[in-house]
Amino acid sequence: MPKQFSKSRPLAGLCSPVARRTLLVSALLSSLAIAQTAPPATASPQPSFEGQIIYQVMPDRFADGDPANNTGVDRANPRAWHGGDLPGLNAKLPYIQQLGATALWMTPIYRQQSGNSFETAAYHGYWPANFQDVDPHFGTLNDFDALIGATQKAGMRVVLDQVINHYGYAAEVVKQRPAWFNGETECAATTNKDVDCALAGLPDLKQSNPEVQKVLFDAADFWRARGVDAFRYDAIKHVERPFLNALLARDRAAGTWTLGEWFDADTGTVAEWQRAGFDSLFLFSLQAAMRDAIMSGQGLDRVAGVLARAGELSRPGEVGLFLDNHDVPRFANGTLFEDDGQARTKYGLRALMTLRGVPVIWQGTEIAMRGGSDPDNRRDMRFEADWTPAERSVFDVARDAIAVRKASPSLSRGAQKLLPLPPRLESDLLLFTRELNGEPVLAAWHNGKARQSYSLRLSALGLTVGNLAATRSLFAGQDAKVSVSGGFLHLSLPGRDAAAFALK
Ligand SMILES: [Ca+2]
Ligand SMILES: [Ca+2]
Repeated sequence: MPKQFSKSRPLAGLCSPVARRTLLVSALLSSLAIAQTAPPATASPQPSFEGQIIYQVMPDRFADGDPANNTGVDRANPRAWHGGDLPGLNAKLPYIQQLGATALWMTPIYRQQSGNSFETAAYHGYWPANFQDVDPHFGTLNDFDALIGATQKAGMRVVLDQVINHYGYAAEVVKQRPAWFNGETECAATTNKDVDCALAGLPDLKQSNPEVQKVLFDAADFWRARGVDAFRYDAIKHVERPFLNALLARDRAAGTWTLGEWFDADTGTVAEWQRAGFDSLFLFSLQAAMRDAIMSGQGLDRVAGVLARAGELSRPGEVGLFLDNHDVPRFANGTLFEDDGQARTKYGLRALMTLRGVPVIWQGTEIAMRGGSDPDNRRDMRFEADWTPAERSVFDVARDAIAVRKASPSLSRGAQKLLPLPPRLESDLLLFTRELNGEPVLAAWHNGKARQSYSLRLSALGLTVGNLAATRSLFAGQDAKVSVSGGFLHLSLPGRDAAAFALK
């Protein structure tokens, strides 16, 4: 069920989204009864997540609400189950809301293969054995329904991770249905190795097989019917394209928002897949540029280079923005020292909240958790009672930056315009405006080590604004100021931080 939870996202038309979604789903189901595979011909709405803040959770590593389901749990082993579950996540929804997130993305919660592979348990959820059941470690279908009910009551949306490329190594179906999978013969014969060969050796689904297609379509319908608003599709680089097109057509008809994971996607790849029917993809190229600039001290010019390509996107406001996730080293891990990692994470979180797109925060990034490659980047979440004062201060910055974004229609959903800078400043400074309803906000990222003042000619920036008395940043506790006079923009910026200013 769709949820209405942003006051800045008014109901459109006479028909409520809930009623409209119900009608569309009924229309979809009746059309499917006639033709299983044909996409419905009716015009469908484009679901949008613009203005949302997504919080990403890996349930096994988040909160343990039911010790009774902790079979095989060993918290000392980073490759074992750790006991987190859906009841635990449900109990922590107030925490996620306190941070300010409006949507929840869960990594997969399906029933997994029962044993280990490569001395690793299926705690992460990406080794499914049954796409229409909840793994007992996570709880039951009733627990899932209770969680969805609680998110709806809280006005939050839910993004569910969907695996469509493979089953788990040890899933029973692999032996039972060999025709469903690409084997070495198919891999040797294909010209498309990315799609038809096994990813990390995982049993690779042949989506062109009608039975496989039905399993995956049915899985989408199963979770959609339980009230999921959106799907995050795993590893789309490795999935047959005609199948993806059909899947997206069905999601679109049902009003389900779609977020694709194409590892390392740049703007061109995101643009291509938005044209093909995805609402969103993660913009990995921006994540890499932000990590290198903000955490590792390289120039901001590479960030500007990515932002300069935003015009290629048909729906720039839907793009997935992130500092880190469960597949890359933690953002704070880019520096050796804990305090430096915390300071730079504050900078990164503020910067993220100034950008056009849909910010996604991986659990623990709001307290600058550290960790290298998988599974070290999936350490157990720690909550308030276990935080240091420094971690608390990172959380406070995250919460404030999210609140500032949500309170500003321009930051949430405004157009984004990159301002040209003299080449000598491009490494240390990044300026862009966000604007909706004639209320421009200026974002200013400053990569210099120390406080610095800048005076820049408005005409050179391509900026038309009236005079402005000294104005402080929208972010709390930040000593950053802007003023406009005599045809110049004057900025006073602290070192290594991102600020946002209302220009009128
Ligand atoms: Ca548990
Ligand atoms: Ca594949």
